[in-house]
Amino acid sequence: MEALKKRGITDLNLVTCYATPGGYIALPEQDGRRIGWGGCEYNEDAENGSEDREVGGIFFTVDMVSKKVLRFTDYGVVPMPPVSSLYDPNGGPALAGTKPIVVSQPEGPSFTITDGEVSWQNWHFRFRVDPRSGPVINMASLDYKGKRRSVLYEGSLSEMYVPYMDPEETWNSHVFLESGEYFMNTGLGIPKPLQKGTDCPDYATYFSGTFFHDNGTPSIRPQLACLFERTLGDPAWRHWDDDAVSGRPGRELVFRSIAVVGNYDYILDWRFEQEGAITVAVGATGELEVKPVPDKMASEMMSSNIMGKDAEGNPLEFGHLVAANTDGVDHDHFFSFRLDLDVDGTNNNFEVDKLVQYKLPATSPRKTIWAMAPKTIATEGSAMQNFSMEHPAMWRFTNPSVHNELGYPTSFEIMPGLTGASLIAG
Ligand SMILES: [Cu+2]
Repeated sequence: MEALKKRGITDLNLVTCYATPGGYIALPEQDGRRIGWGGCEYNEDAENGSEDREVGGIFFTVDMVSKKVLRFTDYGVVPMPPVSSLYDPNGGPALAGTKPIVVSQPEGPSFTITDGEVSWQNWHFRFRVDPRSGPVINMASLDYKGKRRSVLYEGSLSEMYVPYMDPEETWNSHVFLESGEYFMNTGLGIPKPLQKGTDCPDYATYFSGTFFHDNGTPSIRPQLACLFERTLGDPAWRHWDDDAVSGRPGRELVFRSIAVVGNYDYILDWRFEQEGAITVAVGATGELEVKPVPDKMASEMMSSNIMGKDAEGNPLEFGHLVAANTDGVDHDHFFSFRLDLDVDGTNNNFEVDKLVQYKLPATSPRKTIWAMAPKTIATEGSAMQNFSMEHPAMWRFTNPSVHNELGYPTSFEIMPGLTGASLIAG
């Protein structure tokens, strides 16, 4: 209350103080205890749509079991960012000149659902929506020459990790484990109902999910996932030959749900492709979580903690102003997925095909080419692989007991998407 008074805040009805679980980073105080890291928010005019604003400079830790504050630190008063505009969830009408786009499937979708199993093109799979981790795909298999061949026993999100990159304790304490820790058994779950036409196309098929309350009673949530086909106007395959194009238009099947964790809305997609790939896609939308800072303009920022210097005195940035006195702190979103592959059955190996340089003899006009060095991984410990631009590799799950027509063990490749390598160590 004293720290709030120093900041000119005396009406405690307008203040919310909270503690949230920080990720486990092996602090002594976390040993054997559930520790929450906290701060306060101030809202002068919630009734008229004003947003909560963080009370800057305050930090405390709470034992979440005994409900006791363990430590309170006031790092100093930070001016409250001005209320620049009210949050407008409506967003207003479409821009002038926006004409309708109509996508229709006059004969209905080309997938079928029988006893909970989805079939589309050569794909078959089952799904559910988990209240904690969102969409779960089961028993995905492919038809090939009249035979059903297993691909994936189960696939789902395992964990999300969101560490913020700020030098100050008030914000580098933001290291959220969002799938593990942001779950309350209220029966509502983290995936939230989808809006037709915004989250998925109008013509999509929507599914409810069955969650549970903490006393075990079921809770049915409507419209938690959607399934739809789409065409992006891209070819599935094409070739120009003999002065003409051969090809066919591509389409894909999308299974989607959206998990809402505080300010973030995570779009979680499982996309089934015609060539036999499954694409796992994640999108982050919603709002930024922002930090109040003393300097309101970029030109003044050298004096504030948005910027700093490295050991050689070169400027460093830890975030960017997104409004006056409002820092969008740099951060990562790590998404960890659990993929239990069953490629043509359960007898699977993990193989790493490294691309290596191969030196050609001096008589060759070329000096080097690259070649693929296949290696079957022997243990789970040595299966840990780092994505690297400098040392490219392909990761495959192979079945040594099933061979294709050319004698190779059948396999599915794990292909990393667009990402950066992590620079943090704890
Ligand atoms: Cu983010």
